[in-house]
Amino acid sequence: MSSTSTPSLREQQHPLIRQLADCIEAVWHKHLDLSPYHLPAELGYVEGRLEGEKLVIENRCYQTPQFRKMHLELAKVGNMLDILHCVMFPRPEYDIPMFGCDLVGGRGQISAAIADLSPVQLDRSLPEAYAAALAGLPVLNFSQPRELPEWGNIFSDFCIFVRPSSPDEEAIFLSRVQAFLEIHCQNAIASGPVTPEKATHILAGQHNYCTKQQQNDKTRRVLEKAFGPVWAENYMTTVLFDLPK
Ligand code: BLA
Repeated sequence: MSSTSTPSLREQQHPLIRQLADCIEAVWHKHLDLSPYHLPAELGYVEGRLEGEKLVIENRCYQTPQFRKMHLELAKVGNMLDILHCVMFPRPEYDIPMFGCDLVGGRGQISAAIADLSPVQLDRSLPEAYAAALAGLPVLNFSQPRELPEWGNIFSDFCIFVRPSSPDEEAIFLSRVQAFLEIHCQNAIASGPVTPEKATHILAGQHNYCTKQQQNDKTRRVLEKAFGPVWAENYMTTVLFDLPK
């Protein structure tokens, strides 16, 4: 199966994951001029086994004039673990942040919900239009905020990292991600390419983002247990967080 597969896995996921996947694709289709992005053929749809349970990974990938790669991944480990992973990698000629989102849940409860528009400037500043739009969103108070790991210094001050504790909080998370995506798509298509010198700095920022994300041991452990360390390393560095050339 490839990036054009039917959304079969989606229907078996936690409702928040399903809704968020639908939301992400709807905003992408509404604002952006999408073309297919081809992952290495054997990595579009993957099956493995983890502790006797089947692990299934389904990827969808697009590109646009502003984005080198827009990746939406759904994964499921039996009835234990439901995962949504999404990253929008801008082309380094555009001074725009990295959108990233991860939802991890199991047995009916989402344990980790994280979303951010992450800066690529080394001083962690966001472009002015983004900072202004994000600062205009109401401050949210979740009852179970979560602490970022050490490598999480790549995220912006607007990052949300919580364990949603009710259907209300799930809906609030969903609508905040939708707001991030609307702000992102609108600003991305309004932005023009930068000078080659600036693009070099942006590229360094994207490298830093990917290198830090590759240090997520929780993601790595799931992949290693199902597919082995070599496969996990390859997947994390070529599919999840590949560095642009
Ligand atoms: C956490 N990611 C996790 C956890 C698991 C995964 C099992 C722990 C959940 C918890 O503590 O409740 C697993 N995530 C996966 C797997 C994939 C995945 C297997 O995407 C893919 C196949 N991670 C991202 C992106 C962000 C991100 C884009 O992929 C942020 C924009 C963040 N995930 C992230 C963070 C944690 C996490 C910050 C918590 C890590 C920690 O507490 O140490």
